[in-house]
Amino acid sequence: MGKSKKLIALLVAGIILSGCSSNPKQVGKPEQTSSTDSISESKVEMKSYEGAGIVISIPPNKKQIIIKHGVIPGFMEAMTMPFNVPDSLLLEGIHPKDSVKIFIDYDGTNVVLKKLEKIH
Ligand SMILES: [Cu+2]
Repeated sequence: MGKSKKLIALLVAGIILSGCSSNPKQVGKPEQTSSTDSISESKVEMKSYEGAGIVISIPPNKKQIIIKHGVIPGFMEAMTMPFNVPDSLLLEGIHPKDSVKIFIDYDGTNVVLKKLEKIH
């Protein structure tokens, strides 16, 4: 009789444990699928935009350029903001106070400077 009580206790414990461990997995699944959905959505479209602005400053590491840009139709209001520079060659011959035409790519998350053209 003593052995069978222990077996029942083990079975009950096993059911409780498996019940507890399966619940967090079920809660976690919907979150995972929704995050992968948003990643695939952002990969779908890479949009290009053009604008014009004035160079405010170029940080010494040349990873960014701060530009005061005008309205970029369909994308942004006029503002002063930093742009990520993928290649410092883009900044060759560009100096603070220069008027520039800016060509950017936007993947839904990141704004990346594609080309800078000095306006004379
Ligand atoms: Cu902006």
